[in-house]
Amino acid sequence: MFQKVLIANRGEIALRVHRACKELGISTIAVHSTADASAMHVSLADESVCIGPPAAKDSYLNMAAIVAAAEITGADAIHPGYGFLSENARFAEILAAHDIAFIGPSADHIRVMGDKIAAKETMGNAGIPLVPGSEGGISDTAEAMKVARDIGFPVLIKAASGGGGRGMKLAQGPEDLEQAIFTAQAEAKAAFGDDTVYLEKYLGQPRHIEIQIAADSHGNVIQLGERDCSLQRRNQKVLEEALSPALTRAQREQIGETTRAAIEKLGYLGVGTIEYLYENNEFFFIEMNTRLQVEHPITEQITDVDLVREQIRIAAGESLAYKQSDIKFKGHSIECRINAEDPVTFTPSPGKITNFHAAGGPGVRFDSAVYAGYTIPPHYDSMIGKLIVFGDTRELVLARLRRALDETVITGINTTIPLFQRLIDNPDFRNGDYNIHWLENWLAETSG
Ligand code: MV4
Repeated sequence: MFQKVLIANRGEIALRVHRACKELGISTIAVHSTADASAMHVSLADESVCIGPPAAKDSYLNMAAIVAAAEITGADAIHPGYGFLSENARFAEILAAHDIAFIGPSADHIRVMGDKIAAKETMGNAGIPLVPGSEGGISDTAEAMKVARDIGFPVLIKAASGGGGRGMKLAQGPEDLEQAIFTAQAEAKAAFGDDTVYLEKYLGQPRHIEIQIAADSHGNVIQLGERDCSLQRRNQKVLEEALSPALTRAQREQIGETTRAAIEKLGYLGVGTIEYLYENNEFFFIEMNTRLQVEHPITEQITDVDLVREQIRIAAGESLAYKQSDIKFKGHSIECRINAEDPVTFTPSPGKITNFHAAGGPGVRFDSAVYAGYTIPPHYDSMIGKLIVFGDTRELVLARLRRALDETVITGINTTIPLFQRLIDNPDFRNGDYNIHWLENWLAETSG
């Protein structure tokens, strides 16, 4: 097992990784920007290194500074958290060259899944169901038109280097196709320096359902069920739940085993998430995330598996502590992402937290790195905490969520807590009757 792990991140995920390290007897090194000198992840770690000025590109994305910090402190491994360098194949390669373990998958798997066309081809070959569309990139309009007519309009044009919803263009009918391809190519070139685009059938009302997997270096692969992440705004998840209220046990077992078998075939290492769109009782792969995700705690709550602990153990060459038959889903869990934002306009609200009290009690977990007197810097993501609630039934979880939201105190800044207090009374939400467009429609209807 590693003796020293450098945590190349900030905020609640840096704390989450620190906690897993401590429980494994590992000593931790925090890195921080000058803006984060008084951040909780720095005070909690055994050692800390300042790696640069506030801008992420000069600090948390500064590979040379982070590798130097690892060398100086004698770290055996680096945990990248999520975001920042967590899906950077070059970073994984640089660490390998410095004999520092990357707590994550191989650089090759990161690279394949970063190219959305290669990801589809790889996953299709491994037996995962794909969204119907072009085989590979599309270069000429005539060829694209043939594919589009074959699968039927509407179709989406997506950037191969995109992902997370950036650089998609919709063509409702044949008359839109040429323009959609042209615009998508231009935007992809400007955003990613790569104008490769591909075509997919457009699914109108899907849910976003993702499956958590973990794979060790001894050929063992487990799947830990799904998370329903359909409640989102502008490609940012707002609330996630596990398991999905939309699936039957048989559907869950089937997509779970299909996913597990495919990951085994790939020879993947580490934790990962396979994202599907789910519509009319069918699953369609869209992307694979090769990192630990923000919403991993809801899976932890319903499976009793510590995903970060397993992730570190896997990177250290140990075997998964669980076989598939050990994984039993128990109860329900919901996570609310609490952002330092206006709950109606979503304008960021950095500044000083004057009073703070985390909710607690039965079935409540609050993952955060803020405290009373802490000043949220304006340079980073606005997510300041995750309220994670669990219980035997979804109904109990909704009741707990309401009382936990009412119990939470965060003063001095705006937060999205009132949004969740409003959402929890909505009958569609209470019934689990929603898709990827539902939240934005509800916000548009109710914010005027
Ligand atoms: C789609 C789609 C409909 N049809 N692909 C957006 C994020 C990116 N990861 C994939 N996205 C979508 N791909 C087909 N063929 C609709 C979306 C989409 C979406 C997906 C998941 C969660 C939220 C979303 C919001 C808008 C659009």
